[in-house]
Amino acid sequence: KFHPDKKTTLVLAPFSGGQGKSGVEDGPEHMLKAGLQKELELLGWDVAISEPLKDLDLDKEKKNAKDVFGKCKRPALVSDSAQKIYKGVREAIQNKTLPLTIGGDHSIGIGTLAGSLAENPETCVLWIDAHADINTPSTTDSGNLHGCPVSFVMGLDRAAWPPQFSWLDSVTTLHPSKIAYIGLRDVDVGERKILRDHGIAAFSMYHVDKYGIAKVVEMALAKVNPSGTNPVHVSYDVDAIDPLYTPATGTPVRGGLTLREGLFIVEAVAETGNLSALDVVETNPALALQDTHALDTVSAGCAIARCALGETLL
Ligand code: NNH
Ligand code: MN
Ligand code: MN
Ligand code: MN
Repeated sequence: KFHPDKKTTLVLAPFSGGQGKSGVEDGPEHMLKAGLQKELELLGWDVAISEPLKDLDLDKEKKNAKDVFGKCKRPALVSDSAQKIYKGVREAIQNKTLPLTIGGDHSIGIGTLAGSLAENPETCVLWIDAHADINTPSTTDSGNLHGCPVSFVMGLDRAAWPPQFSWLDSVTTLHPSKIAYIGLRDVDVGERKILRDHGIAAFSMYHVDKYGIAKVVEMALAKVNPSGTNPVHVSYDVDAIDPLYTPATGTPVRGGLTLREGLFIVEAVAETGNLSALDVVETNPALALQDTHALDTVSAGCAIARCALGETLL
């Protein structure tokens, strides 16, 4: 429905400033080397490439010790990069293409969701993750901004924001009724309260076991997109899937989705025809203890992208 002419833009987001481990910035390069562009072309998609962070000297910027605000680490770097990605995603949508953003850590979700919301305020979100990523600058323990993107896009705790994020004020905020989580199993205490206080639809692994993945996706979509007519942005952290399948990621949590459950989610969204944007984030090949760990994680990331773009809808 939303992309009948099958055009996508791969928005490359080689970024690691939202957390402390290096290597996650190499995710995009590994997915491209694994043949992602060709795979999508074989599915009939016209693929453009966008590199909004091309001029960023990440190694240099990460060393700037002054870039801290309260507990938040590297707010200037994260904000600046997110804004660049925001512009890249907006441009991809303006070009009538589906933005497929490859991370990089999940702080880039600030940019991708803001880009979707700026172009279409009706956008709703499925956040697929072991974590809720809804800490605010007040609730975060780690100070890592990849644990905070959802709260920024919702405009929560605005008074506590590092000043660099003020560009977000011009963008439509995400209403709490327009996001649903799937795969949660490691949610911080402060995040639990935020989820509860705002009545946010949160399907944890318990719900996946209880209802089965098909029913969970159906309930999640019914909650965020009751009319079935709005664009759906899927922000997919590969750590939602069990580390048996995606071990090369910064914060693996056991007891996750099987690879098939993980792919089913995007297949079901693809089937609705409402997919408007996809992020695939947190692949960190440097954390692999053996070659198969990196290969498995990268290939799962590519499979998420292919399935979201219709590979298995024969
Ligand atoms: N909740 C923790 C934090 O805020 C961990 C976040 N890590 C993630 N999120 N990988 O998806 O730091
Ligand atoms: Mn590197
Ligand atoms: Mn995440
Ligand atoms: Mn996560």
